[in-house]
Amino acid sequence: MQLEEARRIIEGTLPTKRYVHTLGVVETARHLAELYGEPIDQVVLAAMLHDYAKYRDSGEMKKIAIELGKRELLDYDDELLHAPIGAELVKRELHVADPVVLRAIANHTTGEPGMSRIDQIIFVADAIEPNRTYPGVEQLREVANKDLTHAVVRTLAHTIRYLIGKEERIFPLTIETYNDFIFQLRKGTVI
Ligand code: DGI
Ligand code: FE
Ligand code: FE
Repeated sequence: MQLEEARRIIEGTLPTKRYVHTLGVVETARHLAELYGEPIDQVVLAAMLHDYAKYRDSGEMKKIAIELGKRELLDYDDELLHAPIGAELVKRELHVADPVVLRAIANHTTGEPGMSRIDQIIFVADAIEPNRTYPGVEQLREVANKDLTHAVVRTLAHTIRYLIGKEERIFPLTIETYNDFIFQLRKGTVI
């Protein structure tokens, strides 16, 4: 699928605020892909489609989660569904078949241990796109321009702190990803 076709679908699917967020993720992801030498076409398509299922009925998405053998998702916040089930819906409804694009959509909320540089770009771009305004976002933007792996760790730390602040359950994959990326970060330094 071409970016322009995806853009039209997303414009017609998401409310204005979420569409504007999506365009911010696309431009931020494009910048990071250029900076880190990752394939632009796959990155911008994944960015454009990453929140495709954000406002889908959670009951419908839970059924698909069960079909896919992802029952563990049902024990956590419904917000988690839109990433992995969104990837499945993008495949089924928009006929996007590229596993690189689908994976980046699937893990954009929790991350995933060992996730690719493309996945990392979508994950970080989602957190730092220009419409994000939370405290610390400016510093995270600077880190993202210097060290993508470090930006992944910072983003996960921010999410985990936010969830602890709300006394929410933390999905194990989020913690597993945090541990994996801390390990990767340490490997790059002499301890
Ligand atoms: O879809 P966006 O708003 O652009 O961003 P996102 O896909 O990162 O989703 C953020 C939401 O997901 C936010 O409400 C917090 C929630 N979330 C992220 N990680 C976890 C989580 N919720 C739970 N329960 N556990 C997690 O590990
Ligand atoms: Fe999302
Ligand atoms: Fe998003």
